[in-house]
Amino acid sequence: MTALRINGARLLERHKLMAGFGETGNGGVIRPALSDEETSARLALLNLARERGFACSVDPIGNLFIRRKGADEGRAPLRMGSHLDSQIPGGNFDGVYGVIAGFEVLETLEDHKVASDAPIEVVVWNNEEGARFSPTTMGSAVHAGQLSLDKALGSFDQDGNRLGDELARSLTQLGPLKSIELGSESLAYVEAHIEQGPILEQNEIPIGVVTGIQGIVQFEVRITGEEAHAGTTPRSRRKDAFWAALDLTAQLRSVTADKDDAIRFTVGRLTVLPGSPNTVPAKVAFTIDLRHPDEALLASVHTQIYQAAETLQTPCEISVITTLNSPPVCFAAKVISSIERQAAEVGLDTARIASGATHDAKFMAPLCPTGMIFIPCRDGISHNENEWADPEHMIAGANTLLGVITELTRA
Ligand code: HGY
Ligand code: MN
Ligand code: MN
Ligand code: MN
Repeated sequence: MTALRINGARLLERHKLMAGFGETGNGGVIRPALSDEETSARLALLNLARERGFACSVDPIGNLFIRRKGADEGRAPLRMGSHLDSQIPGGNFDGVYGVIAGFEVLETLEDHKVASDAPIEVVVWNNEEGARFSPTTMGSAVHAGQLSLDKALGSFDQDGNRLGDELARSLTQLGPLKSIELGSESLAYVEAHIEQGPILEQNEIPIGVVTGIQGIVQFEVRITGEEAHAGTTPRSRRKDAFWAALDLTAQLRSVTADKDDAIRFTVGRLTVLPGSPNTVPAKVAFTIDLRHPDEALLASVHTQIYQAAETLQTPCEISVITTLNSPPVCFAAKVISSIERQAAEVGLDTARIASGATHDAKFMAPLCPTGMIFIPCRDGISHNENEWADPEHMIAGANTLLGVITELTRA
């Protein structure tokens, strides 16, 4: 019997289709969670699914589940997936590759009438990027019970739109969807994704077998001072929230400067209010994204951030809120070995690699046997419109995913 392979031309056609939703004209996309652009991408995928007779469901936080039925519909589904939302702007591969690779696996199984005992699903997680609504990996965190549904629905974007309202609006445009409960069980979960780093490309390895994901903590810092006239207020009388933010971030930058450059410390967003050139800033808000593979070190830097905020010499008030606190995870040995075996079946070299980026698979790891398949991306660029992956690698990753899913359904 010839080995089963995906339809590469169809995969690339789907990729082109998705790239049209929110395209910027500079090679990337702007497709924030629950925006019209992402909703159109979700609808396009759901319509393809409906044409194939796959069942389409949604959970209370807006995660989509596209199911190819199994012989025993009472069993927990074997799941693949990723996300369709992008950074602002973002590239054409982060997230979307894993969704279309998973969908292609479903279509290939359907084309070849491959029977499976358990159902097989592709999950489109809501708001993985966290670029519009914080925190990142929101949909999978709520699915896993690591973030409260109410808190997530009650989050706001920078324009004051509430996630719950945006979700309700988006769902009205997606056609008929079955509602399923939060936290439904999975038999296993496998996610295909670009590496978002340079290691695989530098070593000319087409398939990365992901061993785990480093820990991540995200914070929102709010500093409150007092508006004052820029011309008449001496420094000694100012409660200037901007300088407090600069002093605090400068202190944190030195606290997180480690000798092996392994601590990832990012201030990605900073807003200054009232934002007038001649009024002393009264309110500054900024985000912190902190990552490291060692849980204890991450926890100690987490504490140091709070201590620095508490002890900063400033007349302003400072509040620090942890919006995401997710320790490192290791993936399941059985999924890791299946990826290595199946890649070898397809004649592909592999290397084991830890993920610097976070993914929805992070929240699946404690729930069921979980793993990830990486493909290289050019110069390791991601969260950037120049993100790019070789079509050959896209096909190789999807064939490996097909092999792993076929193997795990037999397990
Ligand atoms: O932030 C991340 O690591 C993911 O790409 N959203
Ligand atoms: Mn991603
Ligand atoms: Mn991303
Ligand atoms: Mn004036």
